[in-house]
Amino acid sequence: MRVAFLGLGIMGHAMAGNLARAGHEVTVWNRTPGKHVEGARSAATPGEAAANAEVVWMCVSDTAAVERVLFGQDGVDSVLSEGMIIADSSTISPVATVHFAARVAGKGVSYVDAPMTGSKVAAASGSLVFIVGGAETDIARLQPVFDAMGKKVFRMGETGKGQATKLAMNLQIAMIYEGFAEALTLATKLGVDAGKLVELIGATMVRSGVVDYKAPFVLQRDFTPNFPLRLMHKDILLTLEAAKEARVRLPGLEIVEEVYDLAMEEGHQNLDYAATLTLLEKWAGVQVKGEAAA
Ligand code: NA7
Repeated sequence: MRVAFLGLGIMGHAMAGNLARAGHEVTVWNRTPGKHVEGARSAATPGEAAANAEVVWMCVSDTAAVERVLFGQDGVDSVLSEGMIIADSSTISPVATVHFAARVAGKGVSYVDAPMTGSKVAAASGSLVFIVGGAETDIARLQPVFDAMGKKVFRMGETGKGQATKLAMNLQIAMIYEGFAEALTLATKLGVDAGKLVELIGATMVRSGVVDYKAPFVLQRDFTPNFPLRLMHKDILLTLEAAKEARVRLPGLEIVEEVYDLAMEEGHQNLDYAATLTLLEKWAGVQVKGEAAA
């Protein structure tokens, strides 16, 4: 398919590369010039990238960035034509998603929200899981594009439901990880080896995909960003905002947000969100170490 891919960050660069390798005709654009993708043409503006595309795929930071790419100067809006599909893999506000979809619907353009789960490792290996909202017919048309970048597509309902579900998923990731980090900190302070605790977790019902994935990085104190702390913080804020609008109370997540806020103040925004552990360590006066770190 002819795909315009907008946003070549940690996730987008890998996804666009997989699209080009799978034989799609890809044109890429990135706000900061100088980023290219092998096998893809580069465009100077989002509008230039999207001209003549069948699909416009976005993967940018936040709601404001999506709005700018779509409706800003030289944006996609000026070149939209009937039958095009806009797909958005950024994690943004579900309410804004529905508004954006309504704005382009008048031009006969469909809108599919397709945030994903799986961090940069899954993006690189083409094994992302897409959490999708949109019409079934549009999602079926996008199947070859999904196939090139991911291993599974879950349709959660109409446009906006992908983003709503993604927030519910990241709420769990943030809180499961925070539970793990607090347990590691306490156990270390009480003299328990972190590596042994991780081994025990793996053999019990406390085990989780989040802990399986994060434990090796944490034990090696490798906080290079798979999923940057600033983006998880953004998702937590989006989730709290969506909860407020829906009159749902999330007291646990409110506290976790405070930890992220302080971690941002400490300058950890570009580390992995696993680095929230370092705050707990600082408060406890310990450093988590495991034998697996050797
Ligand atoms: P990154 O690596 O932080 O990349 C963010 C991308 O978004 C990058 O290409 C940015 O361009 C672009 N961006 C940021 N702000 C804007 C604005 N205002 N206009 C246009 N483009 C912008 O994030 P990831 O790839 O890890 O994640 C992307 C999304 O997927 C995010 O929503 C996650 O939560 C999930 P830059 O290179 O900085 O010019």
